[in-house]
Amino acid sequence: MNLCRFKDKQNNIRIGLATDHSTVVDLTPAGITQMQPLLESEDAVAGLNQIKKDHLPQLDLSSVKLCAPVEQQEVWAAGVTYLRSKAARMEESDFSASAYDRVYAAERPELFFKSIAEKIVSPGEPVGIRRDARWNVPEPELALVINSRGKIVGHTIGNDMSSRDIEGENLLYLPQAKIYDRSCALGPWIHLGASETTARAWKIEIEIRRGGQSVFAGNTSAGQLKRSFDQLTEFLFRSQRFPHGVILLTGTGVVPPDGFTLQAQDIVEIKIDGIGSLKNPVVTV
Ligand code: DO4
Ligand code: MG
Repeated sequence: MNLCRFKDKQNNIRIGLATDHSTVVDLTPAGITQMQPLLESEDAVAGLNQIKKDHLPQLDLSSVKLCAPVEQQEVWAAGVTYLRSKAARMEESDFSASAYDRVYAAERPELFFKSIAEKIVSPGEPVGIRRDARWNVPEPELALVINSRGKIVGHTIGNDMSSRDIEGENLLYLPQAKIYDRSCALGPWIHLGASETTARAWKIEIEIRRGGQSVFAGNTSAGQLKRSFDQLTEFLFRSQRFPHGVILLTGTGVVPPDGFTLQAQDIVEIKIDGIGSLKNPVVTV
């Protein structure tokens, strides 16, 4: 079941269910004007199943403007959770290479703040590359949607845009490599109710197109993620409250080759089985 936010013709945000990948049922007339109460409820899927949908407006998915599926949640990210990510960071950095090796093996994961909700980029909107960076990449990541009680209630797709030259120069520059305008996209919706076992079988794919041609494509499986979702969530909630819930990107397992950098006007598309596709053009910010 896919819970989405979309804009109506008057630019008001509405909540919907993308019942298949071509129709959206508008839940707003059923009194659902926010996702949060559903995400906080004991069983969002059961609650949504009880709503009679016959009389609710059905819209063509292609006719609605989807918005990032985030309301007031903070967005955080885990890092170095896949072997591929560890290897890439060790290659890009000089004196801090051992930090990546250590964190991959350590019990405590790397967790970092990524964005406030209002800065998250929606499907179809541009993601950014920094104008002071020369080596920029997208990071295709499975994102966990976690409620205020620390329960994982859904999954979405995240793009953790990153500047590898800034990150590689010095670990202390990580916030500048990771947190800037348009550096995080989420969408197209929240897939509710999948178990960790189901989600770990999903393939994560990325393709970057430039001038109509594919310039990079790669994939991994969420099953390659070294840590359990519960372990990541448990560390995130240590000595920390998320009154509105939180979204946690779980790290990347696909890194383009070292000679590759994004350019303005590239198109980045990330697909995850069981969720859908998140597509964004690139701009310089
Ligand atoms: O430590 C740097 C960031 C790692 C990251 O974002 C990832 O592995 O996805
Ligand atoms: Mg990442």
